[in-house]
Amino acid sequence: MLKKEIETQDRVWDTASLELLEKAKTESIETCFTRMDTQRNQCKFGSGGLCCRICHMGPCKITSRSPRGVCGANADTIVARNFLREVVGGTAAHSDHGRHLVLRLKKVAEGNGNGYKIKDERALRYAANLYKIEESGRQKENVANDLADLFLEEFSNQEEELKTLALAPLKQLSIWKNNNILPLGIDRMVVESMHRTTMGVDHDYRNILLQGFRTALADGWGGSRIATIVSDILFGSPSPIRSQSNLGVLGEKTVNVLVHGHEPEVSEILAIAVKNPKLLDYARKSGAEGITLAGICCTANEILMRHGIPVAGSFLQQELAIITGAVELMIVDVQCCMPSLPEVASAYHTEIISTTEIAKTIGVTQYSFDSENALESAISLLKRAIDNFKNRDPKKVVIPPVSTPLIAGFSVDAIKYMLGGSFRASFRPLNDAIMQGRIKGVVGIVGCNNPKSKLDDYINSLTLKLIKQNILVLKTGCAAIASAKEGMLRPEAALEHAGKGLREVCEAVGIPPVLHMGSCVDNSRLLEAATEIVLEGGLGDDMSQIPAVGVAPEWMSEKAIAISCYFVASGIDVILGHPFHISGSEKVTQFLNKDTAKLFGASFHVYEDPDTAIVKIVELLNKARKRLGIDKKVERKLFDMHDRRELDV
Ligand code: XCC
Ligand code: SF4
Repeated sequence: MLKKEIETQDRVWDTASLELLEKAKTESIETCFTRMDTQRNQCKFGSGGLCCRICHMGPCKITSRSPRGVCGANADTIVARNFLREVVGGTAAHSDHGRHLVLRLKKVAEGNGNGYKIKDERALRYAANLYKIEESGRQKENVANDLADLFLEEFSNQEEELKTLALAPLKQLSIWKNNNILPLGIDRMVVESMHRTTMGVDHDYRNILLQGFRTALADGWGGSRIATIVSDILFGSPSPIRSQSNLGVLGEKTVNVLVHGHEPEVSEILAIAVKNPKLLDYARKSGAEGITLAGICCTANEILMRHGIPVAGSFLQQELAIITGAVELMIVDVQCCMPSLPEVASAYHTEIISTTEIAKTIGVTQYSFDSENALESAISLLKRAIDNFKNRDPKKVVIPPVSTPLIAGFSVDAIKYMLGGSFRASFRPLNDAIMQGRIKGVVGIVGCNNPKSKLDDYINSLTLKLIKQNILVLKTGCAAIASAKEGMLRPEAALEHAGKGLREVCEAVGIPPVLHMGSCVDNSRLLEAATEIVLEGGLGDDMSQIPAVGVAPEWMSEKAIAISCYFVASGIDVILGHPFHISGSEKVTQFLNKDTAKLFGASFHVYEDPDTAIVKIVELLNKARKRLGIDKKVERKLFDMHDRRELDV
């Protein structure tokens, strides 16, 4: 049966995307949106988690007539195993990204940094202290060397627990210990999980799922946290910075270069190279007015946070960016780069280049970025883009005039300084505002977009509801880009949309009501922020006690599964906009959505629309406030009024 065709305006939220989707239609260009249609009636066994192809007696699928696979595995085992393998995928992605950065730090420490250096010595010394590495009176290279060695051991440790876990509140550690999920070395966790899910090993769904949380902790409190720490050391800790977002950041008359993916190493150098006067000269001689460097997905977030390089778009806009017909070069690295890109690009003059050996796509030019001579490499990449400018076909160019201002760059350090001032940087004012009820709680909205639902709709609708109810919103990844495009990352958004209490706080501190904290690996910053709140005191002694909730409204990636698992294991309830592939097992569903509350003080909740999600979030925050005894009468009256006003509509 054919579904009726989805109207273009039901696929995307912002007008820039809408315009380009219409253009794609007229030019008969296939995108993920149209491919979603051809993939209609997606596999029910897959979505239930009930297909097992782990051994070659199978593939087996579980039905009421065949409740066990050939080996005897039942639905619970199969669903749990599939789930754990997804967590492994996400953990591996974040952690391998972290590993590359650590290896880079090691080279820099050894004096072979070439284009790379220790940009933020303060961040280095701060990290060294966290890990009890002697730093005072020592040269930064020596400190960096010790830190890099320690981090490398975090990947390779066989029997020792991750040292990075010690950055969590003490009580948190004991919760993990009591549940036997303290992770060992990151690589070991990934390998062990793959082992345990192979044919004939771990069959108790509870044991498998606990390993899922353990592996996810190795991501959030391991690989991702390390990636963030090392990025800050090498590229600088972000601090508030202005920029622009959406496809209108592309230039009509400039050479447009997009960086897309996740690893900041190449884009960092590009951000420097793009200012090279000789290159600008070369661009002008080639008929362009300059070079526009902009980003897609999390590479965008990385260089936005540190350099204010504009964000062209999020995950679902990667093809649309090319469809503008105005992109000379798109440089891709790892994760979230669609294999369709060369096909889309073939309709225009756009060249796509991969700078990573581990990420090749047929039709994409492989470019071996010479990190020994990083700056020269970056310059030659940009030259290539300039040379391609003459091939742009003006008849095919449509750049929607949509570009929204934003402020990003909210590392935990930056938030601390903004809140407490430079003399006494601290989270105290935030804790106080939460205790007084001016801020009801904190919600982290993370994750991707997914063509199963209208681009940015859930994220933006929910964000608005949250800030109206005096809930401070922290963001990363494509969820942050959604808010950027919607104008919610401007301080004025507090005045325009926030509830009274949150507005007062934002105005006093000078922050937007929605804080952009970085890329996907930077979800570790959310853990860091939650830790700061706990350590600051007054709001409980582990993360499950603070009024905080995580939401992944439009998620699609295995990485989002790993992230939400480490949130839950860290005591933070997670609302999912659509369920995991686990519906085939009631027991697995019950374990993840209910039993975890007893183990970690948090669980998963599925709410497919923002109207029901907001009710649940407010309920969770209010419960936490009540437990803490900060739901004082006066304030409650005030909030109930707000709640009702919001919920009635
Ligand atoms: Fe990818 Fe990080 Fe998801 Fe966006 S949000 S689609 S993972 S780019 Ni992390
Ligand atoms: Fe089938 Fe068991 Fe093999 Fe899975 S492991 S494919 S359920 S026989």
